[in-house]
Amino acid sequence: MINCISCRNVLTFNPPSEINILHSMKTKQKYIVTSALTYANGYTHLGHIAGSLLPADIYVRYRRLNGDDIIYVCGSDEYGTAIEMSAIKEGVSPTEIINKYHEANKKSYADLGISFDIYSRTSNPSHTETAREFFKVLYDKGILYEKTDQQLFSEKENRFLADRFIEGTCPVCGYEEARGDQCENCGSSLSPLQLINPKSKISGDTPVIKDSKQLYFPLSKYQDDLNQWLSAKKNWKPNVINYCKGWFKTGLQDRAVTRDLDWGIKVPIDKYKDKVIYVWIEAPVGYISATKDLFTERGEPDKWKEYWQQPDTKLIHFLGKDNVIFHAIIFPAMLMAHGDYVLVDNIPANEFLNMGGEKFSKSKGIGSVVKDVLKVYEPDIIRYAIASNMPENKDTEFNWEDVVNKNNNELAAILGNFVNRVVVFTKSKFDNVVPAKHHETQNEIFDEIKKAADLISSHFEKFRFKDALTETMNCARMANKYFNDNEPWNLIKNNQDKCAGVLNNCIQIIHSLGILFSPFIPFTSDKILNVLNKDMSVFTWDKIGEEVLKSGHRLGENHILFPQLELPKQTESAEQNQLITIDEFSKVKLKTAKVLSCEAVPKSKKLYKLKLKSGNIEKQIVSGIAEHYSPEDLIGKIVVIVDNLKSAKLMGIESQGMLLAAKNGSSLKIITVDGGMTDGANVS
Ligand code: B3M
Ligand code: ZN
Repeated sequence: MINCISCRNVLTFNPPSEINILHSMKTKQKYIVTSALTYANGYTHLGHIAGSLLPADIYVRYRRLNGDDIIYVCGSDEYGTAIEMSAIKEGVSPTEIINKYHEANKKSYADLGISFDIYSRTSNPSHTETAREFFKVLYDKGILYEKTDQQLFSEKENRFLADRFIEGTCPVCGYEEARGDQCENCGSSLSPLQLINPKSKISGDTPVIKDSKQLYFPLSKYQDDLNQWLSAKKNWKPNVINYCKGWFKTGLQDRAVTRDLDWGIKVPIDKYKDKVIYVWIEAPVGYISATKDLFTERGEPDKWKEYWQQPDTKLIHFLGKDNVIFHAIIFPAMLMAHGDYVLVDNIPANEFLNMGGEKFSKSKGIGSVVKDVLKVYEPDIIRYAIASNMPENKDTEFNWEDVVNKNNNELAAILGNFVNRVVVFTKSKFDNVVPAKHHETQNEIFDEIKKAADLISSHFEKFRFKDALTETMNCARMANKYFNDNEPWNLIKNNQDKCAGVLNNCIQIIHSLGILFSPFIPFTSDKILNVLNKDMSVFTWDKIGEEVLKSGHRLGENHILFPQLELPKQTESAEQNQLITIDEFSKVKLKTAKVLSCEAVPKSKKLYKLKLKSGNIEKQIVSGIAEHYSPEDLIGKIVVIVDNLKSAKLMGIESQGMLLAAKNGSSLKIITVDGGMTDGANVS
């Protein structure tokens, strides 16, 4: 064990000799910020943005304004069955898939203003080398062990069905489309053999069980160390800590770290050279490889060590809740086992951004891909709408009306309005030049803005981006109030010098607002700088509430920052495309039914099992309405059901139809029929 000779803290890893272990005395705090690597198997969507990209970008931009030594690394995740699956579906090679989506997603992120220092890719040779080296260290240290286990094998396809090649019913929640590695519905991490009724996702084939040798990582042995390490993390989000505690409670299981697949990084050990490294083992190492790529590009190929092999570096992983187990448990355990790298300092994981009650998901095809969204909306409007509705502590619901309202009622009406009225006034009354200061103007506004900036900083430090944004918008409200209270339109008539002083202050405030808003809406801040005819030289956090524009400075051209928006026509035409014919509608048989009984489904917060009578037929329906009704509210009601829906199993219980309900955000009401209508009636 090595202690820092300065602060006496135990260093949790073995620093290589070239690293000075006298840490934190002279060097600036270093940060590595990561966003979860995006699988390059589809276009990135708003769920990714809300989960891991936007919060990281906001945080990094804030830190850069403070002059912190920070690098922001990300890239495409290009191996694993997710990629191969898409290649099979699109009928092309995995290489074609990753090339197509890597470039497309890289562009989407740039268009949205995500300011990575590097957006790398795991198919780079540098990553192959780093991942193999990492794996080999674990093997050579005797940490990995061989185990013969049973794998699912498709005789029809002549291949092992690992991870996403297999689908079946989740043994934990009963979801029927659980994948071989994880259930998207309940987040449980699974192995293919745990699935009930497993089927090949490629051919639908029912697999057989075959023995196969794999290398395992002894995760169970790390449980105590991980628990101890995590217990010291006092500033982590409670939801992240609680996930981890939950896994500790069930007991960590050892993990297979190899796979019998073709597409992947070959295991660097002769005996296993036909196998590949499991994607979730090599992908996080991609953060290290990307940092290497970054400094190689910058002509300082060894500098990555000053971040990854410096014990004081704060490594911060931004990601969605479904990735927590890999970043809070598995990757740290691997890093502990390896010993040469810094462990994560914080994981401010987000919950999910939903649309129409469902998680945005590439594999389910729900949601809006960034490249299409950006054809309709300016990037800052999307950034603002998502940041103000960020799923920080619970899932949140996204809708387009909200985006339009946020633009019109907040960005345009508050921030845009202030900038516009000040600049228009300056142009018409002061020849577009910053007017002279005046001794009589009240300057408390600058102290208030500085105080607000401190509060905003403390929100950023705690990863509370929604609160930071609310306070930032409050500064713009404060600015409008200052303008209104001083009534420059009256002052100009009877005290022109004081009016000049007020406008001078307002122009300084615009500059401050430009800085304050820049982590959230950087394109707008650039426009503000253009309107002010200023460059970035004094665009730093410590200049908030300072007077940086000299009187006599000529302003630039005014532009309306946020034109008013209407809900886009595109949505209407999309609706047009979804019109159905009367014949199509008549395929759905709707009937009235009487609720005979209703009981909660064990282990489910959402589901009720209902028995219903529709004419002389009795049906059982499982419905997700438990959070909205108690069973007594429902018994005896005449409701509307879809009578000819194929039956399905929910949590292992058969459901023979569907109840109709109206849903808006979190409010839900089932459709009932009033006025003595009998059960069994046709509804059309
Ligand atoms: N690509 C999972 C995902 O896109 C995965 C993250 C890897 S981070 C090392 O959700
Ligand atoms: Zn599940």
